[in-house]
Amino acid sequence: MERSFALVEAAVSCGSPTRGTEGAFDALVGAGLAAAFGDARLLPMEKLAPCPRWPEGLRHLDTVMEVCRRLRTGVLDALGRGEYPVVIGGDHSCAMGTLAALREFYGAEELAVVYVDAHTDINTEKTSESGCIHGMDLAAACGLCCDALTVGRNRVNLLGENLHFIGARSIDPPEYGIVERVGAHLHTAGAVRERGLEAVLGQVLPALEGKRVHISFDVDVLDPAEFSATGYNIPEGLTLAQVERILRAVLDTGRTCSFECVEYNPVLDPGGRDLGALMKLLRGVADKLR
Ligand SMILES: [Mn+2]
Repeated sequence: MERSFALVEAAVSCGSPTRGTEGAFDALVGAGLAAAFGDARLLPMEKLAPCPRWPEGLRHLDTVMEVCRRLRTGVLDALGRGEYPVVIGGDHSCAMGTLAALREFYGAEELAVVYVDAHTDINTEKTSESGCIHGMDLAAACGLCCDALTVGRNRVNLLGENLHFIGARSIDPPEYGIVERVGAHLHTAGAVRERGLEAVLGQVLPALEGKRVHISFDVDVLDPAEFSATGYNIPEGLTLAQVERILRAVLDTGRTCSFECVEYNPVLDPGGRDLGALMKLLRGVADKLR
């Protein structure tokens, strides 16, 4: 049976310091993303104005959580219909909503995440210096944050041992301790350079056996020389070819249950160079899955 897809919008940018990522869904759909995924069903989201409230130093908390709650509902709806969810952010805070839905549908034991990102996004509200929730989504999913950052039914949506980072290179000092404490697997951009991508994949892929795998792809993992339309341009990133290889290898396990792409900011891409590069990557994902 041919797979059907749902393109789910996560219209949030106020989990990050930069506005504009809430336009990514419209830009990608405008460039033909729904057709690439076999005429995918579209689940657009209202673009909410960022609330002024910053309780406990959590920037724009209410808006971020409202988006995550709506996203959880959308992803659960897709899963319930037997569709494969493709979530388009938005900033990475939306991962809290996606992971809440996946955990409710599949169970935390079953769920593994391959997190392809320049960051580890595992600060708690106590360790974060910026208060930006897009740096806390994994800590929240692992149940390490305050109740205000809980989405859906469960406090713990992801077990740290099932979390695999690839390409990180901007990690806050407290995050190293948290990554170790939860038992997550950290393969930095430096490790990819030193040991080679195939060696890294050789460690990640066997660990996905028997799991339902969610790929969370933050475009800031890419080197700014090839892709810069995102809030943070961090040098010494992965190449487009390397990211393509990672996505292909993980998709080839046949174990993925959902895909998420975040932090593309069309406002920073007036010429559309990066939109073209991203569409090429996402078409590759679609071709693998279809
Ligand atoms: Mn991220």
